[in-house]
Amino acid sequence: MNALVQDVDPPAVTGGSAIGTSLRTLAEWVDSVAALTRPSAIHWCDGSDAESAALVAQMEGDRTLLRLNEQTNPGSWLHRSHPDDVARVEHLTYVCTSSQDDAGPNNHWMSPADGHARMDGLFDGCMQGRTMYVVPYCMGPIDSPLSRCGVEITDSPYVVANMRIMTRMGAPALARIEREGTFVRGLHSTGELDPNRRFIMHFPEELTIKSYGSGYGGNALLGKKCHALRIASYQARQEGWLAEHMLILGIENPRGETHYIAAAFPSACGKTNLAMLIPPESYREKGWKITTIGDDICWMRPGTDGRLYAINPEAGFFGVAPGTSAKSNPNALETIGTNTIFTNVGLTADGRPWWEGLGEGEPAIDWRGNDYDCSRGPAAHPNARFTVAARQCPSYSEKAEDPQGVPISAIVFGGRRASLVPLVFEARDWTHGVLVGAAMGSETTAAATGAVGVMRRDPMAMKPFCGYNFADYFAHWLSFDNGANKLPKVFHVNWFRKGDDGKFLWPGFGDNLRVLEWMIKRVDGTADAVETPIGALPREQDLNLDGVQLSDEARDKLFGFDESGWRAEVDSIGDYLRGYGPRMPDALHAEQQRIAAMLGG
Ligand code: GTP
Ligand code: SPV
Ligand code: MN
Repeated sequence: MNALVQDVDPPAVTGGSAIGTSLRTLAEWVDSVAALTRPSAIHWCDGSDAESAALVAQMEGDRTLLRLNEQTNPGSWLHRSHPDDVARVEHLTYVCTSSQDDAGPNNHWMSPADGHARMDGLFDGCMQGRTMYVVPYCMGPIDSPLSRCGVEITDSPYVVANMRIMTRMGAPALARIEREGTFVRGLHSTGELDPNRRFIMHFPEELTIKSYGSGYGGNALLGKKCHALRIASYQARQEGWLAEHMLILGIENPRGETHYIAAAFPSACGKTNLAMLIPPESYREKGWKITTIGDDICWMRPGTDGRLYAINPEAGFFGVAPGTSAKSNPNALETIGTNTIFTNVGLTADGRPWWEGLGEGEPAIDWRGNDYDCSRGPAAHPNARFTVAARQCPSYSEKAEDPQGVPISAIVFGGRRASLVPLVFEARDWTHGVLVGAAMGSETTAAATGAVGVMRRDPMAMKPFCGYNFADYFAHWLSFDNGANKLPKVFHVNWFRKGDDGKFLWPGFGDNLRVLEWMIKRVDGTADAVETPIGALPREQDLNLDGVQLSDEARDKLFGFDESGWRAEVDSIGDYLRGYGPRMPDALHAEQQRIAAMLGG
């Protein structure tokens, strides 16, 4: 078929409902996108096994997916992306609000008119000769009042396959959308995969996303960061809830009581690992247990009892492969044993997936598909990922499917801080907790393109994901302290403190439970701490450190409080807050000044 014929022929329509939708706004939008992008076929995704099998067969045929060793990795695939398309692109990610101030200094901004013009120029005719997939999805349990739906239109079968794992995708989502009449519109094309023709744009006032030129997770699976964080955070502010970059876990003590904890760490800073934590032997013997609700995104709102109730809007994990081993995260390793899509990992000679830190096997082929040669860099890309259904995780909790969500007892903020920041401290109250979140700093990782290991402020791990002005976001957080709500306690952790030899001082992973135990005992009022200007710190004897070997340097740095170092840090936090101008809430300035005064600054 030549392009001219395609331009005049209406595209063939296939899929579960074949005729599309009874919802006029959705049908009109799909028609208008087809008129712009000019696909040769339109497929409405129903999410069925048959549909998935056909898509996978097609992708195996054109080598979008390579079959892994069927004995060791049943139902699993390798996808190699374009080597220039391996991570989120923060410099090409925009929030297009009518007023630039509403997007804030934390976002790149374009006017909605300019944003649409730029994107529609890229989308013009971009699906010629290709199939356009219409992907209805629900973020959160299909029957939860906290869940929200969207429709992603994409020309990438790889995106469809990933969305089927990461969201509740297909017929039930379409039925909910038709009932509710509202949905987030996401338009995506992989385009030419040219980094110079790549943009991820958000129009929160129109609940619309347009993404062009990348097939990578956070840029292309629009239900995830684009909808569930950027658009949802904007909606959440208007509607009185929170959309956060947080894991959610359940921690059960030997008395059988379960507390739920939500924790915000920046990208590739330990959410998946903490969410799937396996307790140290001595804890397991006593009956401690961790269950997983979510590993990346948390939506929460006050319930009728004033507590915050949280759901995981996702149905799968899009996790970092490197560093995942039987030692560091056995639950993850078991989860990805079958039915997993691996992206940009290496291969062993017998066709098994391989990455740095796996701790077994040898790489034969690198992530680009070349023979492995250690002088040419790692076998797996540092941001290689796995996509897998959450239900396959041994620690996955049925509570993750509860439409009411789970009540949160503690909120934890944390980052990668080689120096200064101790292992754990507790905020005095909610306002102090919001400042602790707002002041978060972390070293950058391979999850986004650009330099790795550079310290930057990443408030509440939302720097790349907040769909509006951070000053308004902090004010929204502060507004939850209204006298009626029973808010969680707020903590800060740092698993990444380094010694003079450059090595991590804290064993991390399973041993992080020792810190979680202290937190829930603080919630229950049964653990001690010492008050300092930065918050309450445990002394060594306040944590269970039985069986943990720590050097004198480690004890000093993990549990100590460096007053002069913090004086400089708190000054720098003051500068950061002032950078937002008059929209920054006075309460945060006042809190920062209170701490500075306590430090004698
Ligand atoms: P995103 O999916 O990008 O949002 O990341 P995430 O926060 O889920 O990060 P993840 O748990 O995948 O961890 C990223 C890296 O940090 C992996 O290489 C882990 O091995 C490492 N890591 C996680 N927890 C710890 C810890 O307690 N200590 C140390 N030293 N490293 C850790
Ligand atoms: C992150 O970068 O925080 C991720 C991966 O969780 S992505 O979905 O690509 O954003
Ligand atoms: Mn993330």
